[in-house]
Amino acid sequence: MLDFFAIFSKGGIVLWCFQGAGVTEPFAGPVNALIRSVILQERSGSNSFTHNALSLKYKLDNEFELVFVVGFQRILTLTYVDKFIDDVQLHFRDRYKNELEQKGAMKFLLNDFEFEDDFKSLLRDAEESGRVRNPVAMRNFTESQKSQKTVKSMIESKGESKNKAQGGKKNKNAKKDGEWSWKPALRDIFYSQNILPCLLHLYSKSPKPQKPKTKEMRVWDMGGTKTKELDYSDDKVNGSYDAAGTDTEQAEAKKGAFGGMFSMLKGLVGSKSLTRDDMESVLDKMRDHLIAKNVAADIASQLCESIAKKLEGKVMGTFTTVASTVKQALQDSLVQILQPKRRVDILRDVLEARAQRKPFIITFCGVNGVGKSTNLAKISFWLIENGYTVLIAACDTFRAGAVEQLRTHQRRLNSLHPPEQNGGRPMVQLFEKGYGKDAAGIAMEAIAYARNQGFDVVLVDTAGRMQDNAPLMTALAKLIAVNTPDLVLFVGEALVGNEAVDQLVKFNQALADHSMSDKPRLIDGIVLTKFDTIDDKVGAAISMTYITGQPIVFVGTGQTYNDLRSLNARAVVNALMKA
Ligand SMILES: Nc1nc2c(ncn2[C@@H]2O[C@H](COP(=O)(O)OP(=O)(O)OP(=O)(O)O)[C@@H](O)[C@H]2O)c(=O)[nH]1
Ligand SMILES: [Mg+2]
Repeated sequence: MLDFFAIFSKGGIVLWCFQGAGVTEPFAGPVNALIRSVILQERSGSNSFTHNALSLKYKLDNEFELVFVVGFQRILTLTYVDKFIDDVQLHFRDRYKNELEQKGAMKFLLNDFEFEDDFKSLLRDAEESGRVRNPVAMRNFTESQKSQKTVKSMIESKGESKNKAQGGKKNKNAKKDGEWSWKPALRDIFYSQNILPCLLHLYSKSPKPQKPKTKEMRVWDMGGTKTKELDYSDDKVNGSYDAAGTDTEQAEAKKGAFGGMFSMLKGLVGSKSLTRDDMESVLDKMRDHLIAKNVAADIASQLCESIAKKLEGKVMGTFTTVASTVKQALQDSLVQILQPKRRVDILRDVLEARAQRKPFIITFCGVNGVGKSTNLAKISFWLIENGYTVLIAACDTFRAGAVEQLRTHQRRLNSLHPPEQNGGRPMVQLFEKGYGKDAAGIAMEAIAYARNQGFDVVLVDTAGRMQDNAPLMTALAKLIAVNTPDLVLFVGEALVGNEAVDQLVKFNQALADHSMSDKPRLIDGIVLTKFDTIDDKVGAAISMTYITGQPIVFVGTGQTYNDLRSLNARAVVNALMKA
């Protein structure tokens, strides 16, 4: 039933693998997709991933730097997989403990991991337990107890109903006394899923066993040393997380002579493996810190969850603290998220399109007032500076003044690069059909016009629309589906917080819903505007790239034509990590 099972090191060496009978498809493709889109992208909060027709589940072993991945057909509901993957992990670790404890990557290359027999026996057990858990087939009516009753027995008389009520009460009491009358199959499911202990625990009268309280740590003062401006030159991260770490140790040290001293040393020479409890309080603070920096709350939680999964079980290096380990992991992950996964080189792409005698088409979309038209004008300026001719398609036929706004930009841009200096040809032209017309139709005409007139680039301005406005979202999706632009840029304000998630999810959803092809055309890149207004609250950059997986192509840093930048991932991460 399983398509494959692979055990590989985080460095990419496959230690052992299993391929299901009759499965011919190599599993490298789906596993690579998992690594690229989930593990490297800090999306390991949930442990499943789908790739084409396959469902993949995985588990990270951070102590030995291993990844366990199982793949099976998506249509199958294999209830045993989660437990199975845990079992395989534990068994593999136990069996090869000595080999895995050797230092360096050579341990993976030099050792033979003959795991076939153990794996098969574990798989047999798991499949067996899965069968036990299969739902019991429903009885038909003739088999049911109801069919045995006569109509008379079903009519209640007054006296009987009272008795019944009492009986009911009795039953309730009986339940309180702990007389459970579950169907055995159901009970088995609960037992096998470890649910029963929790349920019994809920119903028991004894006080809940308290989770050992983590030590109180200093509450970070985020506002204390806030810098006024984003510091792009400083590569050093301010030590707020380190400070928290030191404070943790100080708090622990205060607790008492022996325990304090011991835990302080343990914190300094941390050679134990990290547990979730160790990280809990640091992660909580990190989540709050990210949210304070304007990362959407959902994304902050997912990121912290992913970091926890990545670090759980990892043996900390000597002289490292939990806080600094978690901080370093978060910092690396943030840089990773912001690094472009895909090359977006507009100048090169325009050149390629020019060689094919067609214009390069970019569509701008986003909610109202985020800076679509202004940044479109800035991008026009940048393209003109690079020697390309631009046709602006005025497809915001809705907002009063939208066309005039673009006309003003066109005039100003042409006055900065007069036609006389460019062989008498205006570098930028406006294609407009006034208001109230169908935007998709105007874009189509503009593209045809650009092709005929030999323009290098068409920039399509669209009306701002709220992500919940279904008719307007459908119209945008139609414009994109019909005109198939080379680049769909989502313009979003850096000021946005939790809204970022909703906006991007719904824009992408609308594009997918109205796409005419199997591979829907979604947002290809992001223009992050008003970056000059946010001080160091740069979290929107993380939220937006995390949701779309697409790069931030431009950053708008002001209201003049020169205020356009590309994103410096490290600088943004530094700003994010600053206290
Ligand atoms: N500070 C700052 N302001 C910006 C930036 N980009 C745009 N703006 C301002 O944001 C306001 C709205 O800009 P527009 O370009 O009209 O926004 P829009 O998205 O086209 O608006 P609609 O077409 O109405 O949806 C204007 O006042 C711009 O000057 C930026 O990077 N920084
Ligand atoms: Mg506009």
